[in-house]
Amino acid sequence: MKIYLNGKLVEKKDAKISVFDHGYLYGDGAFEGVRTYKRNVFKLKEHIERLYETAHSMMLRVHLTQDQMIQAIVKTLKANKLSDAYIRVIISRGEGDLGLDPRKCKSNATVVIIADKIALYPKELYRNGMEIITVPTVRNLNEALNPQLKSLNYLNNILAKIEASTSGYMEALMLDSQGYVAECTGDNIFILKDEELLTPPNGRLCGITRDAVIALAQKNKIKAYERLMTRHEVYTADECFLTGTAAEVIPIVKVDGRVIGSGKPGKTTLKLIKLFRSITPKDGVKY
Ligand code: PXG
Repeated sequence: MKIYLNGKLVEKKDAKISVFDHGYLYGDGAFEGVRTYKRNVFKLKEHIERLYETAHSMMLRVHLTQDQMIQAIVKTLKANKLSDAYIRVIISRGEGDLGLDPRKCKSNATVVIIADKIALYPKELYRNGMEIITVPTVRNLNEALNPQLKSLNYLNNILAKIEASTSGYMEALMLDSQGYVAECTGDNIFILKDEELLTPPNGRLCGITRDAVIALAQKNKIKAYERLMTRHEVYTADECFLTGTAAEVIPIVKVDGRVIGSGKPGKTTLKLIKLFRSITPKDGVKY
């Protein structure tokens, strides 16, 4: 496996960074997860734009332009001869001293690109649906660490994931500090009620898969709205599913022990999965 590290493609065993990198010391950095389908990097421009927005917001200077970053990703994919892959792009603050101050990081940001495979959940869950649980850890406050920042600081989500897995579930439903539904640890949530799709506007990352699903729904005359959502609405929904680059679109059939709809993946969910699969090899940057 070849890893892109600061402009060079190196073997996995040689892909090493300094223990003084502030990405390692403090989680000071940004990342993106991107997928490719049949030599098409799905929504690559959108992912790169989001990555650079996170970097801009945290005053992390990236020495590559967005176009150069796209070229670096394509180069990494070609070097690894992958046609269907999961890509992780990581930009960390770089090497500094043992203090928080990012101005002490004199080197350029560290840029790493890994192209590999990922299967977040077992295949049968896409057919039969998954069961999730609400966890006590609430999603970061907008005012403390805005969920739009796709930073290397994922402890909020990891703590939620631990709470779910120690209870025997693969994914956690996270609420915001007001008790409204926010998102899962690495996925956005949708419900369908009376033929209308709903997804939260609060406490969540504005997912690229989420936006793609909303666009597909609207194109196919399914109404889709963003509005505050309670757990009661999730429990009493007709259908439920999660979206994310790693997860893609996965049906949810039980939440906190409550059966959702018929207890099987819903008709609209299955339709949206089919539509989503039809665009993934097309919509993006080919290589
Ligand atoms: N919410 C959060 C908190 C995420 O991290 C999504 C939603 C979905 O966004 P996209 O743009 O991918 O549709 C994400 C992104 C993992 C993993 O291993 C998942 C993400 C990132 C990194 C790792 O589960 N999801």
